[in-house]
Amino acid sequence: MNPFLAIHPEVKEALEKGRPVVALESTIISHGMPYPQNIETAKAVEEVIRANGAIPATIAIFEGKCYVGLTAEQLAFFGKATDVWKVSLRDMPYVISQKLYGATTVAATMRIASMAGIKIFVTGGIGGVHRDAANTMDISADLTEMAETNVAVISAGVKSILDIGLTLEYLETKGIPVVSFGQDAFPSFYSSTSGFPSPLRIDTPAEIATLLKTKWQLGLNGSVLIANPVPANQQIDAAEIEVHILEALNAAKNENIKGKEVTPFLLKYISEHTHGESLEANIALIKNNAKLGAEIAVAFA
Ligand code: PSU
Ligand code: MN
Repeated sequence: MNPFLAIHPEVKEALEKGRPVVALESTIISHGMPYPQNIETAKAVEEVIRANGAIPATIAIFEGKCYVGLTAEQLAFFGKATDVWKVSLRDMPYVISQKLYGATTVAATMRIASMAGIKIFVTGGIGGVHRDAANTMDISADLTEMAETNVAVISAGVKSILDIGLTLEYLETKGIPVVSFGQDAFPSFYSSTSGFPSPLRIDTPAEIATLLKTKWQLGLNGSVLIANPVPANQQIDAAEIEVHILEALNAAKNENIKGKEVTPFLLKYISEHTHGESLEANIALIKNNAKLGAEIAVAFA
């Protein structure tokens, strides 16, 4: 038994019996959405996963232990806490050895899910190659982790705070298949399109599960990015969001925001400046991803 892991009994039993389990991240709760919508959404997402036949396992670090599957109290703690670490891969050894509290990003959540034996992970949007990365070299560790770890990621594509074209190039370089669900276009989080075609398209959860099995049976390590378009009636016009993104990027530059603070800063700025609209779309698309993730997990199991 891995001494750093604390697997919830329900999750442990499901894994032992080969039943479908879906991992969920916690940075989205602590740094990606405001309170109390963050806790409400985290709970609703777990319910959607259950309703579609899988067991949810939200992942976070408490006093240096990696919890896989949280209690309602633990989830509530992360929704309200203002001083938890945002933990990506490079932060893991520090936060764990110092016995601190940490909300895990896509990269750290994937790694802990993999340690626990979970293969399917649902989130809202992944980190990627930032705009102006040619100068800043700001490329999320989510992408390098996806090149290594055998956990599939279901997201609503890539948020256009990033350079979507460069992110797709990076995914190609790292050998990470990018599959859009049910459409030819690659989605951009708030919008079902991005101006980029999807490298691959698959129309059923069963075929996605087969693709995952095939990849890993071939010995091709790493993730598959499954891009699930936001429901049509919840989309936000890309041009409308772009105005706020440009403002957010400008504010980040003026305030000299760097490193791990960049993504949370941009997310918070956009959420605050679009009022309820972006948050509503955000909640809708995560639930939509949870449904697809559970269906893929069921097919995979
Ligand atoms: N993008 C979003 N919503 C998010 C994140 C990214 O649209 O909540 C969070 C995820 O936890 C992701 C992390 O793993 O930000 C990426 O941070 P960075 O760019 O610092 O690697
Ligand atoms: Mn970064």
